[in-house]
This record gives sequence, structure tokens and C-alpha cells, in this order.
Amino acid sequence: MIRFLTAGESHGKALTVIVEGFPSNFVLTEQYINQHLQRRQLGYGRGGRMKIETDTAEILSGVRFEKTLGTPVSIQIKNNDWVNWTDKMTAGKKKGKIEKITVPRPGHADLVGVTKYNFDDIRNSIERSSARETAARVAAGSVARRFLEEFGIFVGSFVESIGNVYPDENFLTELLSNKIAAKFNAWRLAEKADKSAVRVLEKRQEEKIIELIKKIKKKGDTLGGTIVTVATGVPVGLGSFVHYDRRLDTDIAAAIMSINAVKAVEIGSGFTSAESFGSESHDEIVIRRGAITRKSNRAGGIEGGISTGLPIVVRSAMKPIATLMSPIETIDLSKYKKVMARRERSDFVAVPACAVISESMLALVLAKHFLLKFGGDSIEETKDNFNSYIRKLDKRIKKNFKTGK
Ligand code: EPS
Repeated sequence: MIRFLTAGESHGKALTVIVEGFPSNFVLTEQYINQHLQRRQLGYGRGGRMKIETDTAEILSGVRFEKTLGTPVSIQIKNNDWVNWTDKMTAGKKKGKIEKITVPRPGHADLVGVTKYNFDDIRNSIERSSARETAARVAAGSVARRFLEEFGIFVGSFVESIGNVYPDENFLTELLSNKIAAKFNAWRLAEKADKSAVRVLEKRQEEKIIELIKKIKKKGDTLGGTIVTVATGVPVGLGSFVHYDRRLDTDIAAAIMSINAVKAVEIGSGFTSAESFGSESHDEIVIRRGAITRKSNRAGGIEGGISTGLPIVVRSAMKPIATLMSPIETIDLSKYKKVMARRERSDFVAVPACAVISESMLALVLAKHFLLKFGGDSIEETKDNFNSYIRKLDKRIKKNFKTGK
């Protein structure tokens, strides 16, 4: 069973993550993790922090000579900014007077955080609720995606919209129509998106979005957007319908929704299907080149909580970042009086980064369900189990239904 736990404050010494439950003997390097950490740092519209940090993974345990040991993998990512925060964030004694934050930002965890944890300084709440923590999730997700690659499973994503700027031709439509090539690899999609400053697939859309970001930056405002996250090569049979908590879609929705600022998650044609006829909503089952498949993929690769073998397609919505340079109304908790929200260094747009984090969370969920089904303490054992299942799939159906007799 895959488990992972992150630790670390945004301006503390470091972020740490322990990932556990992966088999031994598959290749895992710091360079591989760093590649994904760097992807998370990109995107036009990020704030000053990303200029300070060069997120770099240090593997502390669980790997020997570039191969996993089957033991907990622990990874550390140092915060470069720590040197500027040592006095303000020390675990030791307070030295001198440290200014307290008393004005909560609407939409952030500031007010609920101090209320729940009984703090007299909003800083205590900001530090862990910051999206900085997602760097540790991407490190954990890199272990999962490296593992999945061993089985030809790839994850990728693209930004569908920022603000209200959508593409002329939405690749999501193509994904849901199942008209994409059988060999389509979600990582290629990610690589294509990575070439864009805002991780979109259309040049014209990219230009419009950059214009829009320039405009809102001047006003001190922020923007959200929508993201499409895809996994390809997922075999039929991950997840289950037998209990609510064994459904693959349950775990995917929770994992994507857990990402800071994500407010909606949709699988396949999701909300659109609610306003369509049944005859237009489902994927007709057909035989192509001797194999069972679906005409379309409106289900987004999941039926009855179980993967169908078609690409897993997840769409999510990220709200605009809650830290605004042109602040909105709030109160000062030390005066119980109306004030305008505090300004704080932040991103104007973080949708491209959110897409990379979504890939990581999807990879972790898929790896969990993959290992629940196929098990194995070493990658060799997992491969044996996987291959025996895959090889016999069609044969089993034909035998059970006495096809051709
Ligand atoms: C982030 C680090 C943070 C923010 C951002 C994401 O660093 P700092 O607070 O020092 O600027 O840039 O976090 C938020 C938008 C937020 O609201 O917490 C990161 O590493 O991704």
C-alpha cells in the first residue's frame, strides 16, 4: 500500500517527504525527481519566490546505486529562502521582537487556521497552508510516475484555460471522443505543454493569456484556470465497485481536490453529461482489430469505479490565488476593525504549476491502485503478476463466454 507524508513549513529549513510501499529494484535518481520539481517552478505569472528557489531533491534513504530498496524513500528539498527567515522561523528561542500578522487574507487559510489552532499570529497558519508544500508532493509523485513508467503508464497534463481564455480547438474534446492514436502517450502531451510559458497547447491562446496576465499584474490582481490531467497505458481493472472507498474515481477526485486552490474536479465529460441525453453520454462498446474497446471515452477511462483501459481524463478548476496586491476587504483581528487585506509576495497565476502537481497526485493514486491489484515486493515480481494478467485478458473473456463455440 502506497503511503506518503510530507513535512515542512514554507519558510522553514526544508521540505521532507517519506514515500512508502514501492517494490525494490526499479531505477530512481535525483535527476529524475529534479526534472519534475523544475517543471513545477515554471509558468508565466509566478511571483518572486521562484526566483529564489531551485528546488532540488536529496534522496536520504530507500535507494542504493540508483535502484529502490523497497524501503521507505525519504527525500529532502531545502528552502533557499530559509537564510532570510532563520530568526522568524527558528525552532529555538525567539530572539528580539518578531512582528505578528493580524490581518487575514480572504480566501486563504489565515482566519480558519488561527481560529482552529488557537494562534495569536497568522504566520503560524500561513506557513503550512502555503502551496510550497506541493514541491514535496511532486517529489513523491516522481517516485510513483517512475514506477508506472516500468509498465508503460504515463501521466501528463495541459492547461485548458486561464481566466476566461480557452483554446479554439480543445484537445479535451479529442480525448473524450477517443479519436486519439492508440499509442498516444500522456508524457508527450506534457512535453508539448511544457514548451508553452503557460502550459497551453495553442500559440494564439498563449499570447492572449500572457496579455491578460500582464494586465492583471498591473492591477495587482490574480487569475485561476482549468487543467486537464491525463494518464495513458492504464490497464483495465484498477479500482473496484465493491465499496465507495475502493473506487478509482473516489481516490482521484480526493487527490486532485486536495491540491491548494483547487475547487472542482471532473472525470470524463462530467458536468456536460448532466445536461446530455443518455444516448449521447455513454461510450458504445465495439470490437476493433479483434479487441474490445469503446467508440468514445466520455467516461474518462473509468466505469463503475474501475479503469476501462482507455486514457484516464481528469479536469479540474483552480481558483485565483488569494493573496492580492490590490487587496479586498477584511478585518484586523488585533483591532476588530475593517481594513484592507495585507499584501504579501505571491504568484499572480500558478495554474501551470498546479497542472504538474495534478500529474503527481494522479500518479500516486494510480500507483496505489496498481500495487493493490498486482502487489509484489520486487519490480520483477510485480511485472510477472502484471504480465500474466494482461496476457490472459482476452483469452479469459473468450473462455468464460465460450466465444466462437
Ligand atoms: C510557493 C511558494 C510560496 C508562494 C506560493 C507558492 O512562497 P512565498 O510565500 O515565499 O512567496 O510563492 O504560495 C502561494 C501562492 C500561497 O498562497 O501560499 C511554491 O513553492 O509553489
